[in-house]
This record gives sequence, C-alpha cells and structure tokens, in this order.
Amino acid sequence: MNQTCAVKRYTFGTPFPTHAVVRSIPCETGEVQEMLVRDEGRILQLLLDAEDIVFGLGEQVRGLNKRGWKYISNNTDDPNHTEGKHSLYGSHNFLMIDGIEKIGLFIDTPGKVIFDIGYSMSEQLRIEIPDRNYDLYVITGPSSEAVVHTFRALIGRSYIPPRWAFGYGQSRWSYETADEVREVVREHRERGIPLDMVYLDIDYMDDYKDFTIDSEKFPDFPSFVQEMKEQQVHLVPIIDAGIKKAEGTYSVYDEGMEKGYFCKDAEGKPFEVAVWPGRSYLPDFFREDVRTWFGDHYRGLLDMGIDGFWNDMNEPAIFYSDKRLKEVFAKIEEYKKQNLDVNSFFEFQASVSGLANSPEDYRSLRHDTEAGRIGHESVHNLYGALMTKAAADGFRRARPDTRTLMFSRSSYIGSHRDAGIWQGDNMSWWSHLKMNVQMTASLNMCGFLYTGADAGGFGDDASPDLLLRWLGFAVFTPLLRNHSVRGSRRQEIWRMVRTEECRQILSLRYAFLPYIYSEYMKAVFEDGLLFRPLAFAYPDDARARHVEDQLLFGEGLMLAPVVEQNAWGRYVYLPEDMKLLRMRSACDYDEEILQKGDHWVPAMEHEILVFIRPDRIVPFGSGEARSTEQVSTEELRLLSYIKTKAAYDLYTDDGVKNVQGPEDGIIIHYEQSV
Ligand code: MIG
Repeated sequence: MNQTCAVKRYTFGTPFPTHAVVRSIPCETGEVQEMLVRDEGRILQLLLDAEDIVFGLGEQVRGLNKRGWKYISNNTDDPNHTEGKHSLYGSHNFLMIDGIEKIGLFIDTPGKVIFDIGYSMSEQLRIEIPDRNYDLYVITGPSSEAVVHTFRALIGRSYIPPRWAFGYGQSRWSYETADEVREVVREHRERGIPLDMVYLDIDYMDDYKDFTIDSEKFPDFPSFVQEMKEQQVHLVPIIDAGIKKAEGTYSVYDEGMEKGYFCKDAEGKPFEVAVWPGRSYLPDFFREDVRTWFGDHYRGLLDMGIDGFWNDMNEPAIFYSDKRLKEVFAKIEEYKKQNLDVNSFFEFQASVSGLANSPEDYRSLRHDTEAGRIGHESVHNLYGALMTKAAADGFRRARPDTRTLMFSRSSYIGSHRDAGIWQGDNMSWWSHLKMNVQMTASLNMCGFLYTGADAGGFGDDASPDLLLRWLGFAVFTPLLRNHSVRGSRRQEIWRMVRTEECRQILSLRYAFLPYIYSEYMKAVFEDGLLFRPLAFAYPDDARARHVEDQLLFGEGLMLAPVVEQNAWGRYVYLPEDMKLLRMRSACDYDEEILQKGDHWVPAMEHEILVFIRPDRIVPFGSGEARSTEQVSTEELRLLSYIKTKAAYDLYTDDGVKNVQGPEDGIIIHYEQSV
C-alpha cells in the first residue's frame, strides 16, 4: 500500500470549484506529458494497448473493464439502464488504466465529459470536455491498487454510516400508512426474518411536501418512530429536491420564495418546474445560504427521532416546465388535424416523452454562485452533490457527534465524503444483477463505499429465484435494501414463495456482519477498497486480470455470484488455491479446498459461493441475530483457510458515535496456524 505514486495536476480554462479534491496539488506549468492534448484541451487522447484494461467511472453501464463503449458524464434520471445508454445518475470521472503502466486520470469538472474508451477506435481512449474548464489529475504508480489508493487519498475519506445501516432494509414505493409499516415489521419479526430499516417513500409526506408528514396516515409520528425503534427498526424517509408550490400553506415554499432561494430562469425569475408534487421549485444548492437553510430543515425530522434519509430526484429530475408543456400542447393541436403516419406519429410520441428532463430546460436554469449568476449546463453534474452536502452539513450542525444515515441518487466525486448512493431505478432483470456486481467495484474506486442496488430490482416484476440470487450478492453490499416500484409484484420476502430460503441467505448477512463492518471501516480509514477486481490483487495473472464477474471482498474473501437464470452453478477461476464455502445458511455449508485454476462449481439458487483466500481468517457469527443490535463480536467462529498461519484484526465500535480512525474503536486480534 505504501508504494509511492506521482500526482500531477493540469488546469484548463477556469474550472468551477467542485471540492472533489481535498489535497492541494500544485499546478503543472508545462505541457501535459501523458496524453495528447487537442483543440486547446477540449480533447485528450491516449493510445491503449490491446492488453490494457480501463477500470473506473463509478456509476455507469456495462462491465468492469469499460473498454468498447462511450460513456457520458451527464447526471440523468433514466430508469432504463440498458446497455445502449451512456449516462446514469452520477458522474464519477475517474479512470484507471491498467496496463504495463498504471495511470489514473481524473477529469474534475461539473460539466459534460465524454469518455470514448475504444468505442470509435479500439485502441484509443478519447476524452472530450466540450466546455474546456477543468482540472486534469494524472496519477502514475507501480500498481492499480496503489494508484487508486492515491486517488482516494486525494479525494478524502469516505462516508461512515451508523452500524445499523449495514442491516437489512425493506422498502416499497410506498408504504402508505403507519399500519402498513407495522405489518411489514410484524411479518419480519414473526417469521424470524432479520430487519433493521423500513423506508418511507414519498407518500409519508403531506402532499409530497418535503419535511412534512401526512398526519392522517401517520398520526403522532414521533411516537411511531419510537415504537419502531423499540422493535429495533429505523424508519428512513425520502427527501426530494423539488419544493412544492403551495402559497400560504407551506412555509418551506413561502420562505424559499421570499428569500429568493430557488434556481432562476433565463429572465431571472424563479424557475418553475414540475416534479412529484406538480408545480415546484428547485433550491439553488450552489448558494451556501440556501444549503444551510435546506440542511437545517432536516432537523424537524431528526427531532422526531429519525436518524436516516435518502435524497431523491436530485439530478435534478424535471418532469416538465410550463414553457415546454405549452409547446407540446400547441403541437398536439397541430397533430390533431393530421393523419398521423409513420413519421408524424413518432414525432408526436417523442415530443410528449421529450418533455421530461429536457435539455432546453436545463439550458435555461440559472444558479447564483460566488462567481455570479451562471448557466446550469456547465455545473449540471454537481447539483445532486450539493443537495447531499446541504443535508450532511445540516446533520453535522444538528448532531456533530453522531452518525446519520444518508444516501443520495445523484452524485459527483466528493459526495462520497458526505453520504452513500444507491444505484437508482434498476429493473428486476438478471442483467441488472450482474450490473450491480460490476458497478459496486467501480464505485468503490471512486470513493463510494456505502452503496448498493435495489435488491430484487425496482422496476418490473421480480421472480422468487431472481430475488434469492440477488440477495445472495446483496448480502455483501453495505447498503442492502429490497425496494420496488408501485404497481409491480410485491417483493417483500415474506410475500414471495421462497421465504425460508431468503431468510437463511439474509441470516448470512448478519453472520458476516462483524467482518463486513470491520472491512468497511478499514477501507474508510485506509482509503482502500471493499470490493476489488481480481486484477488488483493478481496483476500478473492474465486470466485473473480479465475476470468480470468475481470480486475480492475485503482482505479474506472472493465472491462469485451466480447472475444467470436457471443456472445450477457456474465456472469460477481461482488465481490461487482457495477454500470454497457453499453456504445455505450460517450453520449449513460445505467446505472444499480447490486448486488454482478453472472450476465448475455447483450452486443451487439458495446457495452462495464464498471463497477464502489462503492464510486468511474471517470471523463469523451465529446468524441468529434478527437486527444489527443483536450482532455481537463475542464468541465469533473463525472461517479460515490456513496453509501456514494467519491473523486478522477485527475492528468494531459502538456504531453510532463519529470516529476518526481505528484508535477510536476496539480491535480484536485473531490468530491461527497449522
Ligand atoms: O421518479 O419516490 O429512484 O426509488 O421509489 C420516481 C418514488 C421517484 C425515484 C426513486 C425511487 C422512488 C421513486 N422516485
């Protein structure tokens, strides 16, 4: 880890301060040496060897190795994460070129960046930064691990959630009443299914107004929060970016309007957009006073006993603006008179569906910054990050010593210090399970350690086997949440037909929890990775380098999730001898030592494959806990594969107080030898 890397910074134009980087790196005065610079810096080029792997980009479509596609950093609320897409909800402009040389690149700009990674020309990496205002960081070093570590140190320490946030969370759009939530909790508790969180989606609010509660559906909310806590369940409400227009009846709106806190349009008037509540306004998070104002509003819910939130719709998502709507209505009048044929029909369809997230609306949005009023486009990818910052700073003021759970949909590098992210509106598709596996490792490189996808898939209908397999991977992701869209098949474990098998898989999460938490915290303290591609640990093994669907998990484990429908197992490549655990529950598993090389490993739908690396120890609980509070670090069993000897330092702490480093917790030392 202590191998040294060189970091250089080159500046083009006048970059907007993103605060992604927390160390000050002197700016190079000469030409960029590592890349070909064209068009005054609008284009950066680099030749790739056939063998080079390009890792990184955080939340993006496609594989671990990003070669062969074009990715665009342009935060987008698009619930169809198909292979043909170029942008998702976050922008994480970090690439790690893993070849004979190891080069990390970070393009620090909140505007659009286009990464053509061997898409136009197989052997060329071409990065286009249309507005040409950015900092380029180039990190070179002896290994991918070292380069990523150096990058992570540059962008600062990752967010630490409370320990209970490593439990299982059940969500749905939406649990509409307190009684519905009670039912969810009761069903879990009665059947012995572990549970730590229930999420409240938009319907807990009064008329979709942020920071309000519908007191008919959730009477006496503070005592309800308490009642749930007594059952060891934390309620986690959603907060949206848009503030509903409701004159005279909603103080957040009135105050925001009176003080001029909302984003402006091209004429300088508050920009009216429509989101969930209908007509709404977007807080101008680029202003510090607005961030403080918004962040302080979380306090109301904190005072009611809430200690976790998720921030949504902060790309920002815009359903429509008045202007666009009028245009479309006018067009509809024209279309009405026509015989809609193959051309005009599709035009008509596109004009209606093009209402949402229209580039023209983004072009007319304005923000007030320290540098004066600026257009939204050049800073688009920072909006969600600044909403997250507003919330996180609010928590720091309201409860400086205590951790608050917080994750966001939209993000930029830098938000990893303030919160986690979830991977957005995925679908109940096998391909999205695979994407979850790959994206999680890519996000780790960019600092996002507290992350996970909606297990079972958000959109479309989940099948019981898909949910089982998905949980089989998600039990390792720090954020473990089952969430689904309204109208889709109910996805709660107890409503699905394979409840007992799901319950057993979930019990494994709680058995591994001491290790998961320890590895998470170490990754935070050491700017390290929780999930790593095999290439990082076995750089000289050509087979291992190109494995796309197995990941190292912490110090001791390798995971090989099954991501295919009806598979009875899968091929696994072992870069060295390992011990296979085929696990059905915390007390029911088989062990087998497998030699380095390729293996077909059977894995039924209710089994997960966990591999222990040689001379590693993994402390392991009984799996009987039904909430994280019941997980103890006393009397842990040791899963291990000892060839000579091994040691493990388990980190633990009280799980809610803020900590700065391992010295603020407790280390339990384990050792084994033959
Ligand atoms: O556009 O609040 O990604 O998790 O259930 C829909 C309703 C708005 C999008 C989030 C999803 C959430 C949904 N929200």
